[in-house]
Amino acid sequence: MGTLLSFEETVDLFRRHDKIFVAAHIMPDGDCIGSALGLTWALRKLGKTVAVTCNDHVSPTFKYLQGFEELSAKTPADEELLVFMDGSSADRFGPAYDPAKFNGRPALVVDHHVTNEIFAPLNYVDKRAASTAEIVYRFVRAFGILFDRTIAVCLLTGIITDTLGFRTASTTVETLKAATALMEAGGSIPEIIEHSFNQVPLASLRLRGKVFGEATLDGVILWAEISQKTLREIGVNGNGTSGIINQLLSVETAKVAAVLVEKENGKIDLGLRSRVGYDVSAVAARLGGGGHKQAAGALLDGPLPAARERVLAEIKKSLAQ
Ligand SMILES: [Mn+2]
Repeated sequence: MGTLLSFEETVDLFRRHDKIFVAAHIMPDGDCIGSALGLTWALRKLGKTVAVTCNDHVSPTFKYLQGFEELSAKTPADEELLVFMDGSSADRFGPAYDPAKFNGRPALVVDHHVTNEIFAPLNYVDKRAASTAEIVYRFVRAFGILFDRTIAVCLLTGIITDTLGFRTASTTVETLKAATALMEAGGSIPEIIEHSFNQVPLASLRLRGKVFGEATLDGVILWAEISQKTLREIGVNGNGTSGIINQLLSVETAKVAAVLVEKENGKIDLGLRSRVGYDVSAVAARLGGGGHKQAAGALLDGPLPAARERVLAEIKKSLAQ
């Protein structure tokens, strides 16, 4: 277990180092990409040299973010401070997170997941923040620099995607205040919503049709699964499946939604969502994953039917408590 830093200590850590490595997590979402790039641009404004990376494929959805083309797979080189964004466990960063190569350099995780394991040597974790981007927004304010449009669009993307457009239970007055300031700095909520939620390929719509048609309501659990066969037939890669789970939970009698997606390597990518009053983070943690009370996930062994049985049993056990 690592050290928890205060806000001031974390800001000071950034100030004290000139060459900084910033990593987004694998299976990247708008929050890790937006907060990693937003932090990168803010640090550069402070005169720092920053290398930014994601050790996984980044969806072209995020092409509109300044610095998108810099997000190639990298491991730390001669940087003096290593920063890891929005990940609750070490395996979320691929080869970028390797304690054997820290060589005494400070390594900091910035995160907001309730299941964060405080695994890094240094950690700034605010579990009440609706997104990691909201935390970075506070860092940038403390740096005393002005928000420009580049930083604003990156951070607003993180805030909007993690709150599903200010609709999750994690959204607070602080979230809206940050969003307001970022909009004043040139970010546009409608433009980012258009990029993030309203630009899906037709194949993704076809996939939704099939998944929703086959979704099964088991008590208060609405679950669905997506096989490799289905993905191939419809012509969607793994990226076309995000968003499906949130729509499942819009069904009035559903309290918990689960989507199981079979990956090319046979592993099962589990997504969980729940209404307020039902906590899926513990379910995900027991299955080896993590996340938030209302949104969590895990990577399971296949095949699909066995994974589904495990997941439903864990959810039912948790509902019975
Ligand atoms: Mn996040």
